[in-house]
Amino acid sequence: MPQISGLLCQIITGKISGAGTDGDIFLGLCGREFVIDSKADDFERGNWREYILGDPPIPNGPTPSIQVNNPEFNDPRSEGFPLDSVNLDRSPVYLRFEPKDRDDNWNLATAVILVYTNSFFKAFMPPSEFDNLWLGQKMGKVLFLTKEFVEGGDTPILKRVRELADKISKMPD
Ligand SMILES: [Ca+2]
Ligand SMILES: [Ca+2]
Repeated sequence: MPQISGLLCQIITGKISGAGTDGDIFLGLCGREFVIDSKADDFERGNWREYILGDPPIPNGPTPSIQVNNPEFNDPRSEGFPLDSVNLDRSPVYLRFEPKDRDDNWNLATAVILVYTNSFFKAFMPPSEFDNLWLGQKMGKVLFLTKEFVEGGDTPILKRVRELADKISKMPD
């Protein structure tokens, strides 16, 4: 089966009061974790961003995509553990929140992970009944992305998640 060449990880933080965090967010996929972080102040209230890991061929022209910090350690093509798409279904795909302290909570509005094997392979997101979830020391720190898309290619999925992101960011405070 083809090697995973890149990941696109879109994360939208909720617009609810107190939704933002300076804690850490990890992506679990294909048997390991990655750190989702950039040079910007990430995961602030109402904030959405598309994080690039490895080398996904991103369609649709200009995007708010941003390379993750420490890309050499957060690359699905890493020499020490190149990820094979055959193993993708053998472990859950999830986001894990590590709060800054015991009182730090994060409200996640939605997330989608697009997996590329040079071309689009599969996307993962929360199930359709998901609207938002508080994560933290008092309520749990992990959200499993249990809904999978393979059909239709990445362009319709990206279009849909970007429209959703736009809608969330324009919601009144
Ligand atoms: Ca932050
Ligand atoms: Ca950051």
